[in-house]
Amino acid sequence: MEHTDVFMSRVSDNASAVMLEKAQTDCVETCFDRAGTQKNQCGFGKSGVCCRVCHMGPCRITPKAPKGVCGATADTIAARNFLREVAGGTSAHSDHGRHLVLKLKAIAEGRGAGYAIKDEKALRYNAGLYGIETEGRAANEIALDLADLLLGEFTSQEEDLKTLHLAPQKRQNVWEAKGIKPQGIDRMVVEALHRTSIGVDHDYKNLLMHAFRTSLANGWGGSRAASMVSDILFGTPKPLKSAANLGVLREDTVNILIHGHEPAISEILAAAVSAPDIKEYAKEANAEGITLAGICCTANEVLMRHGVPVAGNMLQQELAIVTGAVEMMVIDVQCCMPGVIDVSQRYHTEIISTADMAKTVGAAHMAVGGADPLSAAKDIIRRAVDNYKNRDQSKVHIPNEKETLVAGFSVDAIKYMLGGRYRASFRPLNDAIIQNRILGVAGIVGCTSTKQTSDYYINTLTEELIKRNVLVLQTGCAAISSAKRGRLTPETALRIAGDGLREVCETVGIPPILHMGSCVDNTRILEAATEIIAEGGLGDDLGGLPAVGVAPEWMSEKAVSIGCYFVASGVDVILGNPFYTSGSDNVHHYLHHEAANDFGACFHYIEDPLEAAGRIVEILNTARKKLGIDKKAERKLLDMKDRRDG
Ligand code: SF4
Ligand code: MSK
Repeated sequence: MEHTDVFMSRVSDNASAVMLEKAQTDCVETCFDRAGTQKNQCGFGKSGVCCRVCHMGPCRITPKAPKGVCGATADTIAARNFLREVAGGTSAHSDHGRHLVLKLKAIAEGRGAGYAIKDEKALRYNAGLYGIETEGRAANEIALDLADLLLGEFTSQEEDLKTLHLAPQKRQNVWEAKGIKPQGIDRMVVEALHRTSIGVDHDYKNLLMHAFRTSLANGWGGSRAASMVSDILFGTPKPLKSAANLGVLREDTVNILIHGHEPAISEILAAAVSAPDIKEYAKEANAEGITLAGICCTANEVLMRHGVPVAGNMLQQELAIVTGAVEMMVIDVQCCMPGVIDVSQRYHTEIISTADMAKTVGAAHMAVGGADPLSAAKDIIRRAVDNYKNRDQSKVHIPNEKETLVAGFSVDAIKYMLGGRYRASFRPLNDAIIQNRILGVAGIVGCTSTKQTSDYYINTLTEELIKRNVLVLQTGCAAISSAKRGRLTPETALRIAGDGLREVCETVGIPPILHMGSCVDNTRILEAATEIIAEGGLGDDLGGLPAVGVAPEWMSEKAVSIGCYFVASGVDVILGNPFYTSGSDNVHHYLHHEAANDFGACFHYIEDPLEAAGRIVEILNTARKKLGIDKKAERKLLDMKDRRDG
């Protein structure tokens, strides 16, 4: 039998390696095995020059066949494929946002069915951002106005998105000048599909401009609405402690995994699991309680607000089942592999799908909607408890690995940490950047992929950057990679951080790596950047900030859309995996070079994390120089304790 070391070439953490070895022993196939059977991937697909938008094709571009049947070139085809990816990613995140906005509207109209507004302060604050009158009005009235306004962001036909005005004015001017201010999110996606159908838009730059426009409808539209309304409905995250990795599962409890993206279902499950009748039900089944743990971004949602532990990220979804100790995996939307069904059938695990738009053959479907979602959630949990007796102890092996973490850094929470209750502000962070104690900020986000050793790039880069005094903001599966590595423990991370960053973090009381939420919450990073601009001293545009975005192990269309809205917002983006555009020199060149002329930022594909760290430092230093803050100023750091004490 292969030794665990062999598996360490696929994953970075011991728990995953041990589970891969167990999967092999148990004759269970996982995504890592299937990645092997899919090794010879289509070169046309990978270079972006396969077109199947009409049935005269599929057409594939080669030196001998440089045009499709209709005459489309590699440029047209690669740009069309790229735009379709952006449209797919925008749809996923924005539809997530739409579901939440519809829930807000239902609550406001008294149709909340078990859901309520949990954070009225966030409601009033966000409504105020859109000029909605809040003074002397009831929460439901405000919520209805906000919900209607946000629904208008999806349906607006001619008016630009209202959310765009939350960006610095100078950036809005760039979008105006380039003609990429998006109208309604739905319109942008429909137009993307129209433009990319046969015989419509053939100009690669025009297609790419619509890709950036569509991505802005995501980052400054649908995703922003999703984070905003999640906070209103379920509470704005605050720092809290929890744990990550497969060791959070327990041998003596019923183990339920929640997996996917949308928080509405997991929030109710999190509430149901601690209900006295459910606890009693578990006791009657001879279990020492119920362990609820998360996978992927559903994990991040309930971690950020309730401290629910994280079992793992994207590539651990099957490995969690391989422990043999999972009674149930509850899935909703996005990143839930159909492969979990086959794995579950080798053990006793039940897979329950909960979203009507996301069913999987082999999963039982139990929607958590209707008039009484709490009862529906309890039914699901009771079913998991009933399954506890079917656990085969001879198949159970839960790895010991679990690491403590601190998460919950919403923009509000960061502001409070920085400035205290009465003077919550980004001033101390701006000062630290200006004084060169902090070199700059890197948002390290996105998925993990079977194309790389899982978590390796993310963790290597993160550690290298904090060593070099770069404050790291994380979301999505990348944050879970750091958590599993024990790097979301402030103490551990501070031991690694460079002197300047450590000094600031210790004085202010923040860790050098801030977990800001799920992948839809990447907008929180832009929101933080906007706050930094508004605070003053670091220019007047997102484009000028010493800040970068990094998607080290990205794999989903959502990441393509996120990358585009970061670049269009003026933030350079480092990719650890390449786009499928190499078959068109023009498209590739535009995205990786020329975009900088239009937006002040572009994409950089860098395969090696240490090389990426070097390039990031260069980008940050260039920005610092332009801002005139490249020399170390000897100013005393403000006493943050005094600020916090007010
Ligand atoms: Fe081929 Fe043109 Fe049809 Fe694409 S649109 S499949 S390039 S004929
Ligand atoms: S879950 S989109 S693998 S971050 Fe958001 Fe993780 Fe990427 Fe899915």
